[in-house]
Amino acid sequence: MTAASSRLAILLAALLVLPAAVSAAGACGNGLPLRAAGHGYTVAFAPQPAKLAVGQHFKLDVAVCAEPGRPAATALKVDADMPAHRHGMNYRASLKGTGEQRWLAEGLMFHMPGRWRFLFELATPQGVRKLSHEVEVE
Ligand SMILES: [Cu+2]
Repeated sequence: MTAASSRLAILLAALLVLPAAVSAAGACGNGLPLRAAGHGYTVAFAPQPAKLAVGQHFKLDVAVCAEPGRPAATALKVDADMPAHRHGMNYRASLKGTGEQRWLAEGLMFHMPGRWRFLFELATPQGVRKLSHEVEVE
């Protein structure tokens, strides 16, 4: 292989690898502002409406991204609790698939002010993976 052709091979390899790496990290969910990450997965999500308010039902637009080499999640559960108070929500979220690795969770409500924790349970071919993200709700 000549130097020029090996440089070309490296460049092509970089072009092939880059989009997967970007979609797993920064571009996951394409603009969804909140993140829960770990175990090789990123959950990007956005509440609807965007501002969380005590005592108001909201939805979550959720995208799940796997790092390169990890299998795609096959199912998602969304829940929330208040770790300091050891209780969950008074409502159970329902989920519907809205696209490739994309879900809409409906019927969530934070019934009191304080620190809440979003809980995401990903079913993957390698087992269940749990991710969380905490928010302060006033
Ligand atoms: Cu509480």
